[in-house]
Amino acid sequence: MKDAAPQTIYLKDYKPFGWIIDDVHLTFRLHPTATRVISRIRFRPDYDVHDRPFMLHGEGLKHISAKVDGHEVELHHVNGGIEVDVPHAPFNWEAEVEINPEANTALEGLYMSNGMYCTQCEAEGFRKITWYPDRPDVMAQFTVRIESDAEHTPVMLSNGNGLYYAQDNTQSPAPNISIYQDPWPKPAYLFALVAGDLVAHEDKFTTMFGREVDLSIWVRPGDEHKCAFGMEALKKSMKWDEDVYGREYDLDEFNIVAVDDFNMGAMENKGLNIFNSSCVLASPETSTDGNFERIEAIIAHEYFHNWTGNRITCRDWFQLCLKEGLTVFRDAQFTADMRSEPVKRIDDVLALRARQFPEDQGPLSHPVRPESFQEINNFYTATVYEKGAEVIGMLKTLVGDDAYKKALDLYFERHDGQACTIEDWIQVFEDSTDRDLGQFKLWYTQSGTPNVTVREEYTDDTFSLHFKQSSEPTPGQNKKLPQVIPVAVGLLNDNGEEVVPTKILELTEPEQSFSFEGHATRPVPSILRGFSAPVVLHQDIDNSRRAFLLANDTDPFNRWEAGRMLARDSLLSSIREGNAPNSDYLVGLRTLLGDTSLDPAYRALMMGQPSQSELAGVLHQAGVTPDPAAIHAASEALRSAKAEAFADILPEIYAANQVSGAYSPDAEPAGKRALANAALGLITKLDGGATAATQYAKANNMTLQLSALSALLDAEAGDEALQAFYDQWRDDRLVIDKWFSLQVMHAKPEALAKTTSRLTNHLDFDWKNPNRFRSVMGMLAAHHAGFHHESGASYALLADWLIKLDPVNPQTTARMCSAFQTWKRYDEDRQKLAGAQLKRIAEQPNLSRDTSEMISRIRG
Ligand code: 0A1
Ligand code: ZN
Repeated sequence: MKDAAPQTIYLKDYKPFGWIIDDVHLTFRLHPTATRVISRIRFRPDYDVHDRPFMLHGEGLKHISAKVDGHEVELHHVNGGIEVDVPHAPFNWEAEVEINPEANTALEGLYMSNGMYCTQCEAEGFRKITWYPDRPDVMAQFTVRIESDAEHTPVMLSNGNGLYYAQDNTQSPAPNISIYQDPWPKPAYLFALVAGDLVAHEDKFTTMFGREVDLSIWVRPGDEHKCAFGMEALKKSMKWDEDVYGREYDLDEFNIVAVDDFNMGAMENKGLNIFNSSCVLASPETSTDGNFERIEAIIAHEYFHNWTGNRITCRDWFQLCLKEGLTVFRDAQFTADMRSEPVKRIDDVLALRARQFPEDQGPLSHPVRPESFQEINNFYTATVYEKGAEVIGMLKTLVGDDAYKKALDLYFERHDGQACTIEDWIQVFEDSTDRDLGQFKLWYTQSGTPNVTVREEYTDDTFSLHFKQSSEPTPGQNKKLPQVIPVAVGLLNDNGEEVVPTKILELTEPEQSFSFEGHATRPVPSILRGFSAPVVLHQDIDNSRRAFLLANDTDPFNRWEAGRMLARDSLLSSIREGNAPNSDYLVGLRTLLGDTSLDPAYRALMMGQPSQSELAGVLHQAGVTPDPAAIHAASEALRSAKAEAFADILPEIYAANQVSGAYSPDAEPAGKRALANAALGLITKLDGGATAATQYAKANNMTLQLSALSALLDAEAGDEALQAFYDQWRDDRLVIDKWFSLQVMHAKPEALAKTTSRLTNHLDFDWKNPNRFRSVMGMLAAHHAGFHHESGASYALLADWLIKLDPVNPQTTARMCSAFQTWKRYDEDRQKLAGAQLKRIAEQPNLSRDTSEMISRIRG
């Protein structure tokens, strides 16, 4: 049970626990409905902290016994746990509790997924397993013994190194036993246990200093053929972290487990990473190129946490970005190295604008390091993760690559084994570079997306850039201070040659100017290259200048950005003035698409256009109320205009980018498929789906099959293929998720609620499974024109389902509430409709702490 009256927790109130743990021994007697957990913990007072009552967290535990130095003690129940009278001297704690994994539908703590036991302890799930100081600054060595009947749980795993493996135990009918010891002190949130009927895909890795590590990916029988790619990704990650950061793996084994029911993507538990099966299982027949790339990145992310998160962890949950921002930054570097740097950068900026900007520009805006929360699970956000990574990118840009490396070496050396703060992190950079980073720290404490406006001036051979920065007020922060903004700038001449290579201008003042002397002709600036800071750039430039940059910019990011801005301005002028698509855009894009010297993946990105919700956000920021129907119409019209304008070259692009031979998810063939499929989308507008039908019939991998099906649905010629797809894949959960998603994505705006509602009646709509719920409801929320349809039917449908899911799985419900975060952008009628649904949710009796916090922040 969560507390009835939600409490707000503040960073400023941080206090240490008051005791130190030497070691923890846990015994689990597994049972689906009555698991016994016995804990033996050695505590000693932290003599620097004298005044703390001895408090242990605990939630929903059936208490069996608790002893201090062998004597049964009385528990005083307090908010979130118990207090116990203990001696102010070292003592032994021994407790036994009973928990019910089968009834645990929230998927926090110990729960069951398809007959398999598994855990999720971040952020505060360990308190649902036993009494414990469930806070990241309490680090201890764990020894774990797992017992069960061998019948259903032949494999039983925990963190660290196995001392005794259940699967080696042949002495039936003795109880099945595994024993694991983790030599590295860790906070409870990194604890993990898995038990079930699992099979392993195994391999080995020899580390830089010669340690041999046994690697296993554990899956349900039948999924063995989907592990090979993940294993390769793991080995590449291990090698990369040695080569680039000098970080060696530190245990004899590394286990990954795939589970079907999981709230998030994956979890970095020490030596035993647990993955949502959608983020690790892959095969060419069932996974798209996008899935492969994402899986590679998530495996790397979780692996990289072993140093940035596990060896060095967070003092408290306000410091979450310390591990997440850094680890996202590291996984982005990895993907850029494995694949294409510009393509990765563009993908990341697209994601930032799609997910973080709306968060930072709406009622959920919060600093990268928040200052208060009610439910920490609500702060695993795009701001903490993605903006947190951008902040590290800026730091690296400002200090330079060598200094960044020096600072990271110092960070690992100084803080290994500690639970740290953002202050520790900044200090490392200050100490290794002699820079004062006081103002830079505002990136961690000040919320909102800064606006940067630039004006150009050219007189007497001198070219000047005049910058202004400002930030809108955000919840709880009315006054904003100027931040340190690294703006990467290069200058081109009229022929498109670079006359000033990329230079970092450091904005620190509200207004600041920079001059470039000795330019006999007026140069063309390329500003914010590589998206050097997470800001909104306001630049008063015309279409012909953008077209020039689209054709000539030597910075691949800004070249793409020029095309993107042309597309955006074209769309905005159709939405606002009913204008036809902009010819500069169509002509510039055409030239670029025909340039076969450019990476196909890059050209595929060029073919994209701003999403409908991005356009709504831009309009809103400009003070215009977005009309979802008009945005939808303009977006479709631009796609049709592209199809017509490129009709002659599309078949050639499509044909030239077919990939022959065995499927490979590598960047090069995947890039070709991306370009061919982008072309297919437009071709379908011209041929009514004939090419797509042929591709569907011949497709021998999921990338081709799904893009063909998607095109067919666009052309309203997909009914037969949709049925065939279902019949082919009905036994593969992950593919059926795609089948659900696709139908929601392709519904007409006015039919969205009805289509979605029909899908929720499908026998396979297993709504308690987070992946399935998201595949339908997440897509409903992502369908801009349909979700915001004037009828309000989608608002009501989503609210119905959030109300239904909340008592079962608060975390997934709360995350999905963010669908409503933009509700105040829209017109009065829509605000009334959405507002009524928010009110209805808020008024539900016994709403979870997670959902209640989200809804009250969104309502404002
Ligand atoms: N730390 C994980 C993500 C994660 C966060 C919270 C969870 O439950 C509340 C589960 C997983 C990561 O960054 O990969
Ligand atoms: Zn992470």
